Amino acid sequence: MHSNTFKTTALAALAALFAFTVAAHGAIAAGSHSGGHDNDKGHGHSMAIGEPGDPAKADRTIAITMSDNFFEPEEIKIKEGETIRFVVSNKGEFLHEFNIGTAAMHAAHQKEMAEMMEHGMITATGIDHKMMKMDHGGGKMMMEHNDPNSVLLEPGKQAEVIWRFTKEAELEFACNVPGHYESGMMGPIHMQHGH
Ligand SMILES: [Cu+2]
Repeated sequence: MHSNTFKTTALAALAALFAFTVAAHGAIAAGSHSGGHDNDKGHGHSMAIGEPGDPAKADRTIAITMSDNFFEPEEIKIKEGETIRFVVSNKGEFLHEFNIGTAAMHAAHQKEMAEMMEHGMITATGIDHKMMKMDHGGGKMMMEHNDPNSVLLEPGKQAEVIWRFTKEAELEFACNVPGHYESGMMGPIHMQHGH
């Protein structure tokens, strides 16, 4: 990593987002380095949130509607080991995110998104794709908010998240656009033992 070269807050946010992306892949322990108190820099402790799913192996589809500011349905029930194809639609007038993670991951991501908004990468209603695509680190920092466990959608947009819930964990789906989680845009993922 070249973290010492990232001086500005904006770049720190990008670096944190990158760390988050890698964490979502299970390659390193999760932990925002943007200065929060919720950092759990557990060395080698991988997040048990699951893994990107194979679309061809999806057990079923769950439609998720996002609006201002709530999800429909309000909770999700899945079985341990299931691969779910989430078809996510933003039917509201604001930017919304569907993100699968632990409460701590969402809290960390909210800080990152607040910084992204502060620096114009996102607005209340949209994404500045030019800002998001800025390359600040030799090709490694291409930021498009395309973590496999989440999708960020402008009004009217639809996208899929294919996720495999590998083992039981305390998970939530949430929108981390500033202010939305606090206003209730989150819900529990209830997981049943698969055996
Ligand atoms: Cu939202």
